[in-house]
Amino acid sequence: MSATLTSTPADDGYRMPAEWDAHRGCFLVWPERTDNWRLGAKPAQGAWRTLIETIAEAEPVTVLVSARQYAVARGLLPDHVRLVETTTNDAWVRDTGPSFVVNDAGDVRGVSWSFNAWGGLRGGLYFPWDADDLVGPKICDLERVPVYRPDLVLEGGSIDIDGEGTVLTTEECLLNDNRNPHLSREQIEEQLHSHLGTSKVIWLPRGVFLDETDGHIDNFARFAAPGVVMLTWTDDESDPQYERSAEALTILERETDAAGRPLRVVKIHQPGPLTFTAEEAGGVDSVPGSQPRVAGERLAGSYVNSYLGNGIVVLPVFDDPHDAAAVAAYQELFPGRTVRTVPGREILLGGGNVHCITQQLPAGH
Ligand code: KQY
Repeated sequence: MSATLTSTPADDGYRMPAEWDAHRGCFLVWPERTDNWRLGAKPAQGAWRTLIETIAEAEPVTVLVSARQYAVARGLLPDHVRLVETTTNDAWVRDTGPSFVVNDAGDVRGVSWSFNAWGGLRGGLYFPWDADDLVGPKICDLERVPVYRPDLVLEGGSIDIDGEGTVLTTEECLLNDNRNPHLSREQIEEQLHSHLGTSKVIWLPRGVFLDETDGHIDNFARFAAPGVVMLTWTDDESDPQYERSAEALTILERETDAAGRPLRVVKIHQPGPLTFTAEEAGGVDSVPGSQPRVAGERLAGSYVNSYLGNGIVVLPVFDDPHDAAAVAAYQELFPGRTVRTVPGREILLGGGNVHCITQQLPAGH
């Protein structure tokens, strides 16, 4: 078993690298719960397969999969994708997996936050979540890296890092009283800095409208490079997203990062607005305690919910008129990478997208 560390990464000389740094691999969890993924999770599994095949062209991929689904996943996924039988509650490894940190010698360690399914018994999205709370330590065991287990409820999708001292997040999520009600903003900042090796937090008030994670930053605003932030946008002032994006833009335009640089903000127009069809909502099993899905309900669609792999960037597309502009923006933002697209709608129906279902392992030494 990996050693559980009682110090902090910052004390030990570790920091979280940016996602655009080199990776040793990528983790995903195979989707199967039928109260979140419609039609017995078959359409979602097709979307996972496409994404996994795309990422596996760039870096080694490991998929955690239940005993019940092992043979199914093995039959669908390429042989060079490693499968590891693991018990989980759902498939959101960005949030349940460890945030990896590195030191100057290239040693890698994991930070496994506490997980309460995005709000526990006060607005959380499912119960129980105990298996998901163990995904972080299990991945660290698998990789034989020591693990920190801070007493902080936090999901990986609620923070974004420039690798140079800055962390971007939302008040809607990190200050929500269904995460760490006993901690002040300053105490949460201290925890972030000591576990991520950062020195400045940029707080945005809210994330994407009706995002069931309570406004995860990875669906809303993310660093594309030091000093460059991509922001989910809409030009439609009557859309409830407009106020959220406009208030974030005002803050980002007057902020500087940890290195004192002003930020360049690149607006990426949201798809849609997208909503559940009756067929999609009706395909999800209705189970007490899980999220009801209703025809016409707004989906938290966004193009910034993407994955930066070795030499590639993978973004979701939605067969939407805004797809082309999003791809063009990514080509301008990531000139050294191949821009790849995957169908994002099935993942979005479950409540997130490409970034939420992936977790990178940094290359280290
Ligand atoms: O987007 C995410 N990071 C997680 C979404 C969870 C949705 C559960 N239905």
